Amino acid sequence: MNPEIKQKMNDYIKLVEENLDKFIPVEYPEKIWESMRYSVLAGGKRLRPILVLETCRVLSGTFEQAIPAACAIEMLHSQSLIHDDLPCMDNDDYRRGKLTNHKVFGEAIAVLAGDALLSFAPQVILQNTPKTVSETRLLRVLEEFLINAGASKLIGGQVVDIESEGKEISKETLKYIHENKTGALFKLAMRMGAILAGADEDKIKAVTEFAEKFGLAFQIMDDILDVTSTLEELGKTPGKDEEEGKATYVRFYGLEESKKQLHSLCEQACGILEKNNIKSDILIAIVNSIDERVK
Ligand code: GRG
Repeated sequence: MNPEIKQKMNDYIKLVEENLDKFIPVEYPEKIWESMRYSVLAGGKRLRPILVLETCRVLSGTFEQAIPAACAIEMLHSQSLIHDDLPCMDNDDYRRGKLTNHKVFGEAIAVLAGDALLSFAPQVILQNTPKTVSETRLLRVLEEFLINAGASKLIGGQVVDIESEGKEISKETLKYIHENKTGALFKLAMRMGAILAGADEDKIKAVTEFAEKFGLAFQIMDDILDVTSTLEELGKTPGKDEEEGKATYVRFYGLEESKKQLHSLCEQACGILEKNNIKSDILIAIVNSIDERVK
């Protein structure tokens, strides 16, 4: 990534982290807020909030309009990671290079921290989005947020993923898992950014298509890195997909074909931006970075 874009990404990360810190208080009962803060402020690439902010900016919105939604999606993402790491799900000890939430706060608080983040995140959008965003747009953002967090999207993807462990599954099932477990949040991020900016339906459709390609490419990258990386590089335990018989692209298509598909999806994603005259060096750099990471 060139230094200028790297700097822009770091500026975005700083903006997101300052606001996450501001939005999540520590108040009575302190244990739950501390547990929520532990996972949300644990680092991470902050990709989903960057996508909200950059999509809003490139479609003529402001950061002020997008910050609450950007922070809310990171809270939702963190919730899914806290719960996914629990012993009853993926049973992980490390996340983002730190001990997982339940290892530090215990299982009961970790479950509750995830629950609390899930209901706190839409409150953050509702209470902090500025009045320059009409109530109609705000309601649409909230509706999309709640749908994507729920049983037909994020949770649906997780359920089918769990049910598929150790089984032979079809390509359609693999697609369903990836589209919902991973893709839903990337799509949500970009659609919220576009809606908050007041973009027209054509542009909302374009960023949706971009996010679909990108989301799938991102999950293929995650599947590939699980077999090719170390704990230090990943910040979480590698090799778990194989160990648990997870439905992954690598298992289905093999390493080389997975890399090819990832590359093709990245090219398609960049093509969608060009065709729709969406000029964002940040979006292109993010796409290229996942393509580069598996080379
Ligand atoms: C609803 C419990 C529940 C789970 C939903 C998110 C999820 C499904 C499971 C978490 C594990 C997993 C492999 C999810 C796929 C998406 C993914 C690769 C998440 C990691 O995202 P990154 O790499 O993480 O952006 P950072 O830490 O950088 O934010």
